[in-house]
Amino acid sequence: MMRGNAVSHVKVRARGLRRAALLLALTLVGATMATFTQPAIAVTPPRVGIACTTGVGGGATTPIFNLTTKTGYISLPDGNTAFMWGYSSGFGAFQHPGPVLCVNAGDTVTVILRNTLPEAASIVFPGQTNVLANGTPAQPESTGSGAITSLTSTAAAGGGTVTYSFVAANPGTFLYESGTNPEKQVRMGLFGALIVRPSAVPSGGAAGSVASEYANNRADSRFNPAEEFMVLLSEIDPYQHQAVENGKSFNMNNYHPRYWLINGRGYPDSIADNGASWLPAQPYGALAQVGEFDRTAVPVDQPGMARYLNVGTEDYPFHPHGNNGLVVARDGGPLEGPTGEDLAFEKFAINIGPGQTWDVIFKWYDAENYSPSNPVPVTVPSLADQSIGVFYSGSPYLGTKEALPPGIQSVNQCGEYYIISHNHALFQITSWGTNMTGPITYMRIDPPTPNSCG
Ligand SMILES: [Cu+2]
Repeated sequence: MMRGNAVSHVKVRARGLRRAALLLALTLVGATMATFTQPAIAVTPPRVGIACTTGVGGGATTPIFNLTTKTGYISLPDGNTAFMWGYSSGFGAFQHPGPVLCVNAGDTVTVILRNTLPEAASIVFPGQTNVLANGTPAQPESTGSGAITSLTSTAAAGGGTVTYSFVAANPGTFLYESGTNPEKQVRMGLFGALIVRPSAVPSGGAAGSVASEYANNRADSRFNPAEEFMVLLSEIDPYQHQAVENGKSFNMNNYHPRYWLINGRGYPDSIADNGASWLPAQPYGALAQVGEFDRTAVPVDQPGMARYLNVGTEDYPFHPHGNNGLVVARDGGPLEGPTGEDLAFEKFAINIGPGQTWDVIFKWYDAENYSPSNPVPVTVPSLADQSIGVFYSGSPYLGTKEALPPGIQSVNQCGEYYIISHNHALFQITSWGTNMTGPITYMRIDPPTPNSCG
């Protein structure tokens, strides 16, 4: 069973959040504020959550994706930029990370890779079997003397192409990434997420539900598709990227990441909308916006879902504050025993290993039903003793806004909560030493509808 967490705990953490938010507001660029005032450019809706790229051409069960390797730059929270390699969609502009490829289980997926880089490149699809390249089984490549040069068939440098195809047999969350010189090419940014949804409602699934509401082929993997999020975690060693940009070699013995990113962005950019105009090459936001889970709803309410992926070289212990999650799948496979028994388990910090994916169902509700008429059993400090961040509503109660002291500017809309979620390896939430940036985002909890959040 999943349980909500006592608001008192959340509130204690929220004070730290408020302090952090204030510090950030004071010390960082105005991006945090701009998040809420600057419109998103027209890319794939929705504003938050997973922005899928779906296949073009082909039939309903034979999607075709065109990916082009390109070079470009991304913005980092310390004001730096990094030279990157990436997969872009069709003839689209450079983007980081690559498009989120969304297909259904059983689809025959075709990915046509066109390579504009100065060296051969490729794509491997971990978790997929019987991958074909140009119609024959994808194979490692080697030099004449036998040394492996690529884990899979490549597209030649300077405009070569290769066509991969495979049947996406199992629903779940997967990475796709370069199989060629991966310690260089994956680190440079040749990676993305592949989401495979069930093709049908699982046996035992709820009447009236649809296949895309399930994480996998288990009836107990149901979630609310309006609350589905991607947490794609990665890292950058700026010296490696500088060397590649200048055509120089880089000694991997000196590899040392200095930046860590969530969906290709560092905080505070991470909480900006999908397609935020000031991040033209980094289209994917990481704000997890959910409604309070309604324990009495008829028909029953459904939880949210986070798809975690780690494409880096180290464990990333991701930590949504004040909230357990239910781990329902790992590496694209449901957690179940040999006879189908449920092996899902609750976890507080989600410790994703390199190359792993974790599917985690979560919900938030006020277990104690605190409100102004059922106040928290602690003395709320006077305003003079609080530090107040830009997201605070003025009240500890969800859906309640109260007056803030003169001089405090708040972007809180309707008494919603913001709870920090971050990589708990604290040395990884920096940007080359700029503290409290990197893989940090918020879970935003909106009060029950109707509310004034719009
Ligand atoms: Cu924490």
